[in-house]
Amino acid sequence: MKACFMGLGYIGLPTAIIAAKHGIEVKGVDVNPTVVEKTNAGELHIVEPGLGDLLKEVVASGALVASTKPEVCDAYFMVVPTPFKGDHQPDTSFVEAATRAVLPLLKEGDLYVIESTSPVGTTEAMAKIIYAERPELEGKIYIAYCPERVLPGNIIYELVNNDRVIGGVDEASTDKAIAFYSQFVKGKLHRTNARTAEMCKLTENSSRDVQIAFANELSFICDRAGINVWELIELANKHPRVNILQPGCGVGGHCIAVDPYFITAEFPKESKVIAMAREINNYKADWCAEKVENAMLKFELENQRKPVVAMMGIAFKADIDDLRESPAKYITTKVMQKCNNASILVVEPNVKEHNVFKLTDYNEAYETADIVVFLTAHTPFKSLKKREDKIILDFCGIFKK
Ligand code: SAJ
Repeated sequence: MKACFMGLGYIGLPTAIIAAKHGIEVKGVDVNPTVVEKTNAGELHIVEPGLGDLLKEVVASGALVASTKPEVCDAYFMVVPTPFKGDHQPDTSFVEAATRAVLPLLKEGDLYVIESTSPVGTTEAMAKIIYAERPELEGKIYIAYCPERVLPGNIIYELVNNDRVIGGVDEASTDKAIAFYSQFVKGKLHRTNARTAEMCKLTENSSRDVQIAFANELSFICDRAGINVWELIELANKHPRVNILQPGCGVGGHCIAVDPYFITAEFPKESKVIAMAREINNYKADWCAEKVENAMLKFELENQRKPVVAMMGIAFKADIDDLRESPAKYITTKVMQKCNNASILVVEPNVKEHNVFKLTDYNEAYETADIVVFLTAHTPFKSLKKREDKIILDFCGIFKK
């Protein structure tokens, strides 16, 4: 069995490595030559605990070979980004480009799978493109959609142990895809059709977005009402059927803040709650920035000098080094622009150096600052002692009580 993974990013590379580790001959393809070079040298170009050693192993044994071009295999996996363009319209051009790249290589009996998060109907649309170019293959290849569910930081475990949803364009395609994934997935493989599988991925991330929006809305209400939102949520969650998530400084990353738009773009009339959740979570970051600016103005008026402000944690979520689409980074940039870069200390304990921000050690920043803004709930921050001589804006619940 020879499998080709189109896209060696945060999901494609780990999946290719795990497949190679389970006896599949893997061709990893990426348009970026640096990614290909690094992969073939056994060097990881993404950050993921434990994955580096596995990569070295599968490259050394020859089970994984990377290239900028696909070659003839038995199964092809599209694991490329699906960003949005313009007014939050999904952009499936990378999926289409990857599909067109493997199209000439397809032969009878092959499996073609899309893993990329995609708007409903994408798998069927790609099947159409394939059959328009290769009509002789109609009904002779297997086409399915199988989204990933892994959490960065825990990918190796979750790739193997999470349940997965697999939807073919017909029953035979679902069977074929299930047979492939059962070679390395220990979690249950749930069968459905391609459209349901596509919508399932969008639903999972939209559901989380909506739940976080509820928590963020509570944080606005509690701020006005003089109630500690963290205590409130903890108490409400003591109810056996209530499970509210945590408010934060916004929702970041490449999944939860993006995928709901794939639903709202296509079903604008029906997706009211999903659209509103996106608005609330986006607004939360601006609300936080305004709170910081107001606190700075108040300090200046009361003390006749500009405050020193510590912005604590600029990653998109706790305990990771990933700054992509980070609301904390957005807030920090906004505050810095407003105050002409003066006296702002930027803290990110998971990153050594940054080309835009000069980073300060978190203990030093906490000690020096007049105003301390907690943006991301990194574990080391939780060992800091709450100080009465500091103005603390805690947007992520470091000092919950
Ligand atoms: N966040 C909150 N409050 C919470 C939980 C999260 O404000 O209570 C924020 C985080 O700080 C972050 C954002 O939400 O800014 C997203 O973080 P996350 O941990 O919820 O999710 P991701 O983006 O790292 O990964 C998600 C996961 N999806 C779900 O949990 C439904 C993961 O399983 C998916 O594989 C991934 O998206 C993906 O690739 O789609």
